[in-house]
Amino acid sequence: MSTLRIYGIARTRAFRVLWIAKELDLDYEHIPLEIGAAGAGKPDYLAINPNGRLPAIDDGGFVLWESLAITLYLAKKHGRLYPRTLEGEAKAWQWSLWSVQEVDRGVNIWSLHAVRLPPADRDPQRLAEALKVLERPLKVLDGALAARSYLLGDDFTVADLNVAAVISRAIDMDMSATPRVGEWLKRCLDRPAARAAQALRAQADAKTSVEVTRAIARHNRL
Ligand SMILES: N[C@@H](CCC(=O)N[C@@H](CS)C(=O)NCC(=O)O)C(=O)O
Repeated sequence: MSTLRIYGIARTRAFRVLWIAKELDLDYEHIPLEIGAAGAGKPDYLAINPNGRLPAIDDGGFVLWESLAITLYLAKKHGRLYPRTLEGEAKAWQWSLWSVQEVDRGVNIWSLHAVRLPPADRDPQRLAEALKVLERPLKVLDGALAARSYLLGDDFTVADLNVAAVISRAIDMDMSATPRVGEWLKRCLDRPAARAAQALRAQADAKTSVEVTRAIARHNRL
């Protein structure tokens, strides 16, 4: 019986946790909780994550929230995709924190106004603002990939998983100004585990009502 429970519908940042669970071939139970009062706002989930946000995990009684803390924890716990040196570990933290600070909100807003909202609801100004915010960090990422195939060297690690997961919805963005990011992102998202997680997300996206997507767009801020 699995002792790892992953909370959060795959459309949310739970996607990141599902991806690493599949990379690590973990036995897990997925609880596809929705955002809002009927899901992540309910008292029994707030007892797990008082922020009322998804995802969270319960790993045999150990509760953890913040998607990228969870991926780092699981990779380290299972000794795979995790850097072997202190410096490598620090770089994995660096890229993970960087991705939340510099690109997470911009990619979300871009994907809502470029892809996920019905065309009539898309706001070109918000799209342009998101692209502007992303311009510099994507150049930084492109520069980091100039001398290596993956963020920490020749091998795919949790650092790549975290950053690629955060920007995964930008797969259809024009990356001609940062071609190495485009190629690296495709390589990361082509991994069998990433494909499996993306399939779960696509199913969840397909089931998401326009009203929910509109509510998400209203709440997302740069
Ligand atoms: N930094 C958090 C962000 C979590 C987060 O905002 N999740 C969204 C779904 S992707 C959520 O639960 N939103 C609920 C709400 O806004 O009420 C993480 O990476 O886990």
